[in-house]
Amino acid sequence: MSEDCLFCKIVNRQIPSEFLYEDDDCVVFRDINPHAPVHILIVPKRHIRSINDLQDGDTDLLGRLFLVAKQMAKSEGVNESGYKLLFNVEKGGGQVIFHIHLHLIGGWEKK
Ligand code: DGP
Repeated sequence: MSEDCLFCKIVNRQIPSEFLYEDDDCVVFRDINPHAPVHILIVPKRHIRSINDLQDGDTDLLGRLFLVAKQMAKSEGVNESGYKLLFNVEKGGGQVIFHIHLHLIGGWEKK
């Protein structure tokens, strides 16, 4: 846990937030500023600043985040219509919360 990390506080329930999913490794909650009808964040419980800080030993954790994303896409009803998965990396990549999180974005109307 990092003392001044907002997502660590959410993970540790110091800031109340509704979790759509939780397991030993990660939690999932809705983005406060959604960019699409479905915009959720898959967040590891362990504090890792950004993709740049991943280690070889984090392979399983990263795989887990993607499998949870797949599961959430189904439960949010966007698995068949399609969706985006995105990591913003550091300031230049648009990251504003420096605790790794995978964005799942979708639910646009099909044309
Ligand atoms: P990024 O730019 O990749 O660091 O995305 C951070 C996202 O986190 C951004 O889309 C808004 C969201 N966010 C920021 N603060 C909160 C919060 O307190 N609660 C929730 N649910 N989402 C937050």
